[in-house]
Amino acid sequence: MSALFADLLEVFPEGVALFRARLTPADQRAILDDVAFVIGEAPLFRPQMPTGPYMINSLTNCGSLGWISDKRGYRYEPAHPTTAKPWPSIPESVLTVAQSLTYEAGLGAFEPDACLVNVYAADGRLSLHRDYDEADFKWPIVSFSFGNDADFVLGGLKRSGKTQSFALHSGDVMILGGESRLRYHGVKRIRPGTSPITHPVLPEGGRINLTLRRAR
Ligand code: MD3
Ligand code: FE
Repeated sequence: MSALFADLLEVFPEGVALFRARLTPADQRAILDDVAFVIGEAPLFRPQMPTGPYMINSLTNCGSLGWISDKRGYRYEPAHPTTAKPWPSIPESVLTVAQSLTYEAGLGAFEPDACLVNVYAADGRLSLHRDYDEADFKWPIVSFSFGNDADFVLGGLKRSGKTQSFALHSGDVMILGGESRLRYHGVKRIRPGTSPITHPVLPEGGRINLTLRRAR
């Protein structure tokens, strides 16, 4: 490969589509305004893991179902764990982008019923895991990144598989479908001072990730 283009080519496994900088800073701020509304209706919480400790990141959800974790395990629930109110609906601003990019990626229609809002503080991370609580893995997951860069790790179908690391930047949209839907993945660290935008919902030094899913 020519050295000139070596930095531009990113090669990913089948089923991964990464739309770099798909959202302009103005798009990103408009979506974060909607995220602020969601957090107002459904406050951020730190779920307890079945094994005991609390998750390092705080989270909330929108959509008819939301992902939660407590001592009984992980699952999707129709209501917030502390307010008991239904989750607010998925903002049109994210839904339309997720649906058009899924179509653009050749994956057809996407009808998500759940959107997990992950808020990373400056020291936030996410250990290697699979998203395994959804009913039908034929549906992709669509992820949106905002704020500081994340060092993302994409692994194989087994925990011990080979991994690939790359940064996710604010405004990137990534789709995980096909054979990659069940790959292990995680976030190693957040890089402070790399965000191209500021917004009241972005924690100092932190990051927000939205993942749209079809839970049922
Ligand atoms: C690869 N969030 O919420 S998003 C999660 O950046 C989660 O906050 C990460 O993993 C974050 O569960 C990663 C990108 C992502 C989402 C789902 C995947 C990557 C994935 C499913 C399979 C393989
Ligand atoms: Fe995940």
